[in-house]
Amino acid sequence: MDKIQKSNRAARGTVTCDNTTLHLLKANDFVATSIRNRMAEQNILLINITSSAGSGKTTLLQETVRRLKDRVKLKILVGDIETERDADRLREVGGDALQIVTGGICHREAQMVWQAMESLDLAGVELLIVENVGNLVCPASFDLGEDYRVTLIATTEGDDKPKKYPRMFLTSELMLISKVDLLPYLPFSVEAVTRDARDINPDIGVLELSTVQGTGVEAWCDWLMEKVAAKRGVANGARVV
Ligand SMILES: Nc1nc2c(ncn2[C@@H]2O[C@H](COP(=O)(O)OP(=O)(O)O)[C@@H](O)[C@H]2O)c(=O)[nH]1
Ligand SMILES: [Mg+2]
Repeated sequence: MDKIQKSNRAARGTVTCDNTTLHLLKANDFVATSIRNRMAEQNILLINITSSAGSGKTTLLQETVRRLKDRVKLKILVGDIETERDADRLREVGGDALQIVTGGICHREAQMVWQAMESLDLAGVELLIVENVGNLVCPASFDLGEDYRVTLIATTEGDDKPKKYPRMFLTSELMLISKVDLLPYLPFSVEAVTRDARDINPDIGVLELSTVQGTGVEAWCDWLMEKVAAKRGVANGARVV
């Protein structure tokens, strides 16, 4: 959380932005702080899931809903430029999902999350997951007030993405290497992508995932539940180290 704010600030310092862009990012950070405060008051863990389009975010979230819906009260905010399709897919498996159609905007902004929160009943919710619009560029700059950012990189995308889109990996807590079932058919090196991501962010966690085969899905759910438990601990006055 602090890391995202710091790195966003640092990155803004090195990028040539016009004043409009700077004002936009400043306004976004202001709303993101309000979201973070509200999530802290209500003890809700907020996760922001990012990736290129088609890396497997919704498929993973469908499986997450199937496995966790009886263990934790969770809601999902899905963002796409058009259509309600991802929210429908999540509802089909029993998920409580709200679609935000961004109408041409290539990322989610904190203001969109804030507005969506107004129409969500968050009573008792412990986990709110945002599926961001699919791309590794714009969503990297917009803090949504999340506790953790998680980025998927699919084996079908090529293993050169961390160095090309460093800010996304710098600001992520966890990198999920998705579609590892396709590794035998693709020139993709798990070792190389992990090394490049850790060059940028030495603290980034790495998990190999195949949602279709079930590889890594349990570990992903365990990661989520650990973070939920830590947030519950904070709510109950425990000190998290
Ligand atoms: N081979 C393989 N395909 C997957 C996996 N996860 C998702 N897909 C496929 O990848 C495509 C895009 O998935 P989707 O979840 O819609 O990606 P999103 O755009 O990131 O939400 C779909 O055709 C999925 O069936 C996986 O683990 N392995
Ligand atoms: Mg999707």
